[in-house]
This record gives sequence, structure tokens and C-alpha cells, in this order.
Amino acid sequence: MEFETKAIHVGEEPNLTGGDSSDVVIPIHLSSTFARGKLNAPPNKYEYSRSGNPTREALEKRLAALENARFGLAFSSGMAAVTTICLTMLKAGDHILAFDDLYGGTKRIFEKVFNTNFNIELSYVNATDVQNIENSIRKNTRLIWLETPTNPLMKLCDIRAISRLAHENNITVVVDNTFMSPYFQQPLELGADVVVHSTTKYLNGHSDSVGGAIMLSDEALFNQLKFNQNTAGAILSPFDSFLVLRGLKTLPLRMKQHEENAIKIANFLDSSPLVQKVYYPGLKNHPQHELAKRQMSGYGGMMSFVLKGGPEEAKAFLEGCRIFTLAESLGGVESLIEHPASMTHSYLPKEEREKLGISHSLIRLSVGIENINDLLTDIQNALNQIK
Ligand code: P1T
Repeated sequence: MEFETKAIHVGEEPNLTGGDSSDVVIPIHLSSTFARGKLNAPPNKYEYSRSGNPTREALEKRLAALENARFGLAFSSGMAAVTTICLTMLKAGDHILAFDDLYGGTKRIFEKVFNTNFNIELSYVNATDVQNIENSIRKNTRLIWLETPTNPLMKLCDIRAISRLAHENNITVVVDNTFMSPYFQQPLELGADVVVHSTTKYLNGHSDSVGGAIMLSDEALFNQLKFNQNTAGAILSPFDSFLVLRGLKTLPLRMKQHEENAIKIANFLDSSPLVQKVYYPGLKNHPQHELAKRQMSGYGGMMSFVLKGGPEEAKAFLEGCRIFTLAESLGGVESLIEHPASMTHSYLPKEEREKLGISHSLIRLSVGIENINDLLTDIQNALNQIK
């Protein structure tokens, strides 16, 4: 089955075995518990909704299918999914080797919780060069944690090469695929072991649900993750599961339009005299444009750029946008704009932000699916606000 068909049908196949009619859209199963007929015969499918729920299970099947994985799990947020992977795979004394550019919240939990409280070693490398990964592997490295493209600098790393190296050293590779969605990039096909998503973003796509997901094919690891998800309890609610199932049906259409608009905006910004630099993997001047062409089937709707001038100019631009809404998050149908230094990545110390390139002049766009002419006019009007 092709991607577009799976996005609509997997997990919601009509059940006509009884000869009666059947739901075309799965109901939102709100029951928190399931009756059993006999004391010593537990129900064969569902017993309590934290452990398993029909609406969530339908979503988990679809999520797995879209990443070409055997298993999927749906969580109450992207961070809940990140946390469950760490809880499941790490013990005190283990080492996480992570890309130096990641969502600020992921760095925060690695540093302030797992490193500070649980004695997990942590180091960051610029994973754009596989050699840097090779040089940083330790005897106790258990996880390599990647985003590609990264949030917010849009740096790419070679999933295939890193996975090969990791597996020679018995290390598990986790890829946070939130920015690309499985429509444009399939990390498991490239050799990664585990994919994680914030479904809050493209998978739900309408900025009205917070959720997370893990997809993988290793059955033993899936069973451990599922055990810990049930034990720790960070499950996605039935209503949110319904929303994500519904959002996924239009993922392919949305991603195509996000990308079509983003390419036009990236070119527009790239030719503006007020813009110093644009980070978008679809531009020929992106340092890893060749890798992007090889590893992804599209370039997506996310980009960041450096505006000329200082904090005043950035503020004028950010506040000058009308259709691009100033807000954290990304991946919804509506265009969003944000300032990583003071919003999503404010957790990082100033020196670290500056070393990475997250300056006061860096602006991130999540390009929505509105009419491109309105989006370009909005950006031009905001540029006109700069004195
Ligand atoms: O917000 P939550 O659903 O918990 O997802 C966390 C998360 C994980 N991974 C990536 C790559 C992310 O971008 C995020 C959340 N990011 C934002 C809220 C943001 O504006 O970048």
C-alpha cells in the first residue's frame, strides 16, 4: 500500500466479519476500564485504558505503518516519548551522544534530569560530520540521539552512515523525525533503530493537540517501551488519538503544500538585501543540500534565517508579521514565526546559543499552507517595518 493510502486507511479498516455495518471512522472510546466476565479470566484485549485503548491502538497502527515500522506507541507529548526512551534504555553510568543542535526541551531533560539527577553521561557533537561522531563514541555510549534537520539551525546528518557506525559499536540510534514527518524522511529505512515524533506538529497538523510517538521494529525493545509507557503512564488520550488519526489523513497533501510555499519563501528571503543568511535544505547554498537530496524525498516547511542588524531589527520584523503568528510550535496548517533565542531555546545559556549560531537575529519560520501571495506580502510588510 502506498503512503497516501496508508495515511487514510491503516487502523480504521471496517470490520464486517459479523455481517453488520461497521464504522468507517473509529469511535472515540472514552471508557477508562473494560468489564470482565469472570474473576480469573482477564479480558483478552483491553482491561484498562492506560494499558490499551481501541482509539489509541488504531492510531498506533497507523503511526507504525507510516514509518514502515512494526510497532508504534502514542504518548501524551513529544517530551513524554523522549522521556520514555531514556527511562527504558539508560541506566546510571551510560552515555548519550547527541547532535549539538536539538530542540531546547530535549537538551533540558538530558541535562537537568538525566545528567544531573541520574548520572547519565552526555556529550554533544556536530553530527554533520560523521567523523565527529566516531571520535566521540565512548565504551559506555548507549544512545546516539539525532535530529535531522535540527531545530532550529536546520543542520543535517547522514542517518545511514551514522547508523552503520553505531551498530558496529552496539549503540542504538534514535532519530527525532518531527521536522520532516515520515512523508519526507524515513529514518528506519536508512538504518536508524527508533523514531520519535512530537505529533503536536505535522502529524496532527492543526495546532489543536499535544502528543508524541515512538515507532520501531525491534520487538524486545517495543515490549520494554510499552511496559514503561504503561507503568509511567504518559499515554495519549482517546480524543487526541482521534484528532491525530484525522490529521494524518491529509498529511501528504499538507506536506506538499508546506514545501511548495517554503521553497518560494526561502528563495524570497535569500534574495532580500535585509537578510544575511537562510537555512533551508532545499536551497543549493545549504551546506548539506546534496545529503538532503539523497536522504529526504522533500525539503519540508521549516526554515530559519539571520536578519541583518541587531535585536531591534529582529523585534520589528517579528512583531511586524500578521499572518505569520508569533508563537512556539510548528507544523500546523497556519504559518508561525518564532525567535529561538528568547522562546524555544531560551533554556540554553547565552554563550552556548552564540557558539551554535542561535543569535538574537535568528528567526524561525514554520511555513503554513495559506496562499503563497499572502505569505510573501506578509513577510515583505514585516521587512518594511525595519527602520
Ligand atoms: O512539545 P512536545 O509535543 O512535547 O514535543 C517536544 C519536541 C520534540 N522534538 C522536537 C524536534 C520538537 O520540535 C519538539 C517541540 N518543539 C517546539 C515546541 C518548538 O516550537 O520547537
